[in-house]
Amino acid sequence: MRKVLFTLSVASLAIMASCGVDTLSVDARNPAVTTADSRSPDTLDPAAVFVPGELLVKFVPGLGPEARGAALRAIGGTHARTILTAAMKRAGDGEGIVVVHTPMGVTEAAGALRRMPEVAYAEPNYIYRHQAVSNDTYFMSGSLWGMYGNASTPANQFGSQAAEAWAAGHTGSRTVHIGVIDEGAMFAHEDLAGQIWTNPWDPVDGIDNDGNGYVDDIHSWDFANGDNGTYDGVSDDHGTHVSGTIGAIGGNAKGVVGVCWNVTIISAKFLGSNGGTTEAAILAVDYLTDLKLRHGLLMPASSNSWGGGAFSQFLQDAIGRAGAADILFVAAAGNESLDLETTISYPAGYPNENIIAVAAIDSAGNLASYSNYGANRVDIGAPGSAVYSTVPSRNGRSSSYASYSGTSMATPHVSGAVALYAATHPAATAAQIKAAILGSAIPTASLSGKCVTGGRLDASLF
Ligand SMILES: [Ca+2]
Ligand SMILES: [Ca+2]
Ligand SMILES: [Ca+2]
Ligand SMILES: [Ca+2]
Repeated sequence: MRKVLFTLSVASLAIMASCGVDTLSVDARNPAVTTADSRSPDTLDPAAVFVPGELLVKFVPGLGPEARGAALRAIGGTHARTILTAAMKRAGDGEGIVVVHTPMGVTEAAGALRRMPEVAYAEPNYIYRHQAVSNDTYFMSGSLWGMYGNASTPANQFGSQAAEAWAAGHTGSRTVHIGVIDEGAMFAHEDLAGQIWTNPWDPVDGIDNDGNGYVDDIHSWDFANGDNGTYDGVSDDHGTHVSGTIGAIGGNAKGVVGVCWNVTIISAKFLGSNGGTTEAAILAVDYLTDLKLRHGLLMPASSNSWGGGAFSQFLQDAIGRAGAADILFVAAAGNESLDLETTISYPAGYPNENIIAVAAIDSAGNLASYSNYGANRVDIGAPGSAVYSTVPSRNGRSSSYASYSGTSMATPHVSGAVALYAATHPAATAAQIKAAILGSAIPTASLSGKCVTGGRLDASLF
């Protein structure tokens, strides 16, 4: 049931606890979220797999307050708050998700609710956790193998071949927006500055100028802590690292370079220093969906280097809303060395067509020992082991670089390739971009029979 970021730790730095219970800022005219509860995010037992005493519940449509109340009384439950995002409303759902508090055990209470005809679904509010860490150098030094191609200098046939696309003049476009659903990203990092989105429609003035339910979401929103500060220091290292793989600045003689040199990254932070919940993940997914539709952004994908745990109908529905808006959901296959044909990993394993599930390979083209795989449930392999990218320094204020490994690191290589493709094919649908990514995969022995394409990412012709 545990949800984790798919980064392998060298020094196992576990950072965890609950987050979805923070008070979210709400615009009274257009509430995305209402909340009647505010607990410290740091009070959870580090071993907890969900927020204690809390459930996410969807009643059958049109059920009146008395019938809802009767159902909740059966579990001693109270209505804590309602999650009703702009994306849900766009999708025709005017009722949203009810967050319920119960004195009963969460699993028991969810089971009891699910048996009631009044309840469409009921789930624990799962907690996402992650591990992180490690350190060193970059592209010219031979360290950035995931960007190399057969004909680049340095070369590595098992890299993403992105360097060959650059050589052809394809370095992306700032008009392409990629959502990074993760921790926050250090937007002042020397190799990311200017690549992280600034919201032109909602300046910081205490007013929700763009009416999306989030006041002054100037650099997107922190769904973990309920504020507009999406970078909170060194604990946002993982989000900074994956962002750098997608779009660290190229050609500036500094640090690393992303697959797509020119891109706009929207950092939808749902993992705080203490983890994140299903509730926060849904809000982050829906935020991006609404942003694309509200402003007509070119946003071909979100990048999702996290997962694990149980099936959530709520999360699947949010991914479905993203799909309906032509947003690919690029997802890490996970790090448990599992065959996902027999054990499903979420969110990579949801059946939604807009998901691209990514396995990790190392610089010798091997399927990484930790990487999950699946002939039908994983789509493609990409560089995931010993990947250098951007991170904050220990004090959280200076720019640094580090090597991480995991399907967490493979995923943003694919997300960056999506961005590169969308820059030259701005009218392409999500299905067309997915077909291009999968269709160009290079057959790879270690991936044969282990994923849909049996191959690895090749961005050389994007
Ligand atoms: Ca706003
Ligand atoms: Ca404002
Ligand atoms: Ca924050
Ligand atoms: Ca650079």
